[in-house]
Amino acid sequence: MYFGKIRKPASSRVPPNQNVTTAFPVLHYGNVPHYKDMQEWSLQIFGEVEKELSFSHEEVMNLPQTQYKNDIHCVTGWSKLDNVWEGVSAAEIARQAGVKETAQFVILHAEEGWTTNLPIKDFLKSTSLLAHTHNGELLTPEHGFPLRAVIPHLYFWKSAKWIRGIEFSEIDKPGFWEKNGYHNYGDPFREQRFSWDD
Ligand SMILES: Nc1nc2c(c(=O)[nH]1)N[C@H]1C(S)=C(S)[C@@H](COP(=O)(O)O)O[C@H]1N2
Ligand SMILES: [Mo]
Repeated sequence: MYFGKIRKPASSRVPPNQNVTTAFPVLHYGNVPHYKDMQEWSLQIFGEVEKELSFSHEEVMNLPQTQYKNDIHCVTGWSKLDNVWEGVSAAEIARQAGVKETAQFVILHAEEGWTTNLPIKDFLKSTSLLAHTHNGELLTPEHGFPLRAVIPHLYFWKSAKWIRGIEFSEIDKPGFWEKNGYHNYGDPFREQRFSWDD
């Protein structure tokens, strides 16, 4: 029997071999953090920047806010269309820290040491966001409260939940899934699921 790679062709909007769902599945490795007091939380911006920054929860919520709608695509095969996210644009954070020309990659650090990596160009895209709200509701703990990355043009594992640090780096540093067999870049329209995909 032949199991070809293409089982379900892409449309202009849904990448190949993805199924659209209206549910919002919860997917992660490790534990969901619960904060008693938001003083326990901070967001650190560090690495190849002019000025390392540390934001409290209140400071993040007071940064300039943006809102936009996008589609998300999980490597396990579900896509969810028309998500409305609110938060702070990734480029605004980078601007405030003053990213050096030496920065080529961004490493997103989440709770429990979980990380994911992406080229700086992808992080700085106008669609890359640090979100606190999804479809008008504050993120639930399972979906990343108080703040998660949303990098909609890459598979959703790049969208770190419970983000605590943004590192600008000269060198690439494969993260949790990237070290465990997933593709280093993860373009859903090119079906870059696993390390051996082109
Ligand atoms: N910190 C952290 N972020 C994470 C993950 C994780 O394991 N830890 N899993 C990723 C994966 S594989 C997916 S598909 C999405 C799922 O987000 P959701 O649970 O809000 O649907 O979160 C991503 N962000
Ligand atoms: Mo995923």
